[in-house]
Amino acid sequence: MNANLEELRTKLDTVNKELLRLLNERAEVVQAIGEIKEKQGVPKFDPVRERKMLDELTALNPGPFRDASIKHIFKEIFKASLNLQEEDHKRQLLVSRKKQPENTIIDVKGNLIGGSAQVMIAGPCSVESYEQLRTVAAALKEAGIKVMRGGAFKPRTSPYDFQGLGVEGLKMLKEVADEFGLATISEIVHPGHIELAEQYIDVIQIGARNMQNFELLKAAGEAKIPVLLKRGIAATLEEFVHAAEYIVVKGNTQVMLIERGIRTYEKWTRNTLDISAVPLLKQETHLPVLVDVTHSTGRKDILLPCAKAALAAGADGIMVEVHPDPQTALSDAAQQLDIPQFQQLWEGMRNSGLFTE
Ligand code: PRE
Ligand code: MN
Repeated sequence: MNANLEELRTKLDTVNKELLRLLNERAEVVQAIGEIKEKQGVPKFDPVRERKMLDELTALNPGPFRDASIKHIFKEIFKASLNLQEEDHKRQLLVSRKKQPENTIIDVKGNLIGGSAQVMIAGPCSVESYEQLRTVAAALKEAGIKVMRGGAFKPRTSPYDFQGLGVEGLKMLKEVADEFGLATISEIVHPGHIELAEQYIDVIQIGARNMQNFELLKAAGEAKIPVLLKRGIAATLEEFVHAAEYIVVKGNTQVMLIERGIRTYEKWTRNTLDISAVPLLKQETHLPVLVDVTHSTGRKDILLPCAKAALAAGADGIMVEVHPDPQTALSDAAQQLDIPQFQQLWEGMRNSGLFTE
């Protein structure tokens, strides 16, 4: 009896090995099909093909496995095959860490982003006046912060809201940044403004609402300066990564990602800060990953713990909005820090031991 069991098990071992070989032989064919699909740009998942194979296999099924079991087993094989094709696709993305294991480090006027040190980016939501910019720039300089943000083209929810100073705003940003020795980041919303941006600013921001504005992404891919790409308000990480790929594939490899909160049912914050995005994006891509604590929370009272969480999760930098007199700000008045609040946040971040300068 025992000898018989042993014998049967030995037989199964041989069958298992044969199945293993066949499964991997099948997987190689699946990968070859995946490559063709990738080139043709057709979807990997093909339910019609899967149904046809299941019908054929159940029609041929001699048993003793029931048709339902055969279907179940093959569906699992199809699922694993699809995963394989999708993994191969991800591996091929230029932004993928599988394609480039080492971090992309971006040089913004001598400030390295994505390396061993973190970056703090601060400044007003919108550029409003020279006086406003100079007050912020002086505070940043005093704090040792090197990169200033400021919006000139403002994509606002309402057309009646302040739309930004446009090119004038970019010029003001440059003038003040040069005066204080700062680098600048500002949002560009039109593909035709990319060249203009190169003249006045150091980093082009592509805003959350434009994350899938593909013509803008392509134009940013032709730019000679780095791009800070914000996650869309309802974008999955898969969509976010592919948006970055649009820029990189055009030749601009200097792309940084920034998590800025996603829309959920939660009302106590403006958006929900998706902390898991930080380690996931670091794992899946080689690009620097930053966190915008201001727009994700839309509040001023929880910025320090959120910034610390972002740094602990591996973020390469933090972005925050600062205004000399937030109450009179022409945009995002409720969430911008005044200068003393900003100094307090900055001190808290530096004392946390999580921020490496
Ligand atoms: C395969 C994989 C995924 C598709 O959903 C359908 C079939 C399979 O494993 O058989 C292969 C394949 O990509 C294809 O035949 O088009
Ligand atoms: Mn803002």
